[in-house]
Amino acid sequence: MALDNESFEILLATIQRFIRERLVPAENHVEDHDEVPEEIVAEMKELGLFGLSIPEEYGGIGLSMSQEGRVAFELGRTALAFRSVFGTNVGIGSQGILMDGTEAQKHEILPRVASGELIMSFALTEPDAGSDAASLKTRAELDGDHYVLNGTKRYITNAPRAGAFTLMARTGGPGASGVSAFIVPADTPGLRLGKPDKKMGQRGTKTCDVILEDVRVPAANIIGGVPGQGFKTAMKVLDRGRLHISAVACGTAQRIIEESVNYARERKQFGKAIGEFQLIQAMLADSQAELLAGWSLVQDVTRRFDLKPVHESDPEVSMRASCAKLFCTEMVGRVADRGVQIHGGAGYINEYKVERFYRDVRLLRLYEGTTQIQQIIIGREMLRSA
Ligand code: COS
Repeated sequence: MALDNESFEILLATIQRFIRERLVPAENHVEDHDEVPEEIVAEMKELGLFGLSIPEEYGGIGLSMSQEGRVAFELGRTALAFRSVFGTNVGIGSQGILMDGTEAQKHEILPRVASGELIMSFALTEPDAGSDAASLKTRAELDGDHYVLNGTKRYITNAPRAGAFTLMARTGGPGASGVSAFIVPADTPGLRLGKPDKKMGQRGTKTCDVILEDVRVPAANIIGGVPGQGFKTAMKVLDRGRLHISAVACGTAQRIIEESVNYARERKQFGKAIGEFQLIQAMLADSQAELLAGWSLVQDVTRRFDLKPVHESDPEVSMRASCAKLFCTEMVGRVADRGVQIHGGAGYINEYKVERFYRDVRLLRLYEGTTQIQQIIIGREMLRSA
């Protein structure tokens, strides 16, 4: 699956202009009001951003992973809250259905996801199951042709906006093989949301708990119709998501470098622009070299990802996706730290953009698998395949 090159380049140019002319000027609004303006959300729908990764036969734009990576890079160049509005529709919220869903599920759900009419959110994490996702406790008990769900999901991105969840619950015994992935409409009786989480950064993004008390969901809502496959679905979704996040990290690094270069050219100390000092140049150079290394890695792994069928998992590609997530999210952390350092005291002040990006990118090393989880996936695969 891919968009033809010519159409893709036109789309990319349109998205770049949208970011430059609409999103960057709205960054202060998002920071001050902790929300993305509704008119911008409407424009995102018109541009097709909610359906970037959904095939054309289901109403989306049908980008390949390498094309999606290039779009994600651009989206990383502005406040990350903008991407988050449609990020779960493009990625973790919808891809499980695309990879493992039945044809009926795909036809029913994906066109509404692609148009932005339906916001999908991904509910895996729980109060006692974060990195150890296979230990999740949310129960799904069979009762006739329905399952009854009880449990709590935590830090669920876009839950306050969601019309439905891809939600992992335990239909069987302990461990990964007892987990199933359900499509759970947000308006099902017994499902309620916790209070909004107050976060370190990424103002304008919405996360909260999802609490399930005797939530009845048709058995037909199990993704793919077969219980016990949900953990694998979640892992495949995360492999893809990790590549998307890696590309976002590179885009944000690019923006921080631009902000830092501009500041270094304007700010004068000791009688000249600070950019003329080699100690400042050294910080810029390290950031530039690390960004180019990370972005080359992302482009390589997304290309490899595109060579396999969308629903299949290849341990070698998963390992490389984890390498990209590990390297790029740690890289942007260092770039953001140097960005603040180059700005001096101004880098600690909220009106300068690097202060916000410094806080925003901290999350990238945590969600969709911490750096330490990526290390485990990489190390295990190295030993397994040797
Ligand atoms: N694709 C497909 N299947 C996968 C897979 C992948 N990338 N990774 C694992 N699996 C399969 C395994 O092959 C195994 O199947 P079999 O039992 O048939 O052999 C099953 O899933 C269980 O895998 P494993 O034994 O590796 O599970 P673990 O409990 O050891 O957990 C980690 C593996 C730690 C990698 C996993 O729990 C993880 O990624 N944790 C982080 C969760 C996360 O990212 N959370 C973020 C929340 S969403 S923002």
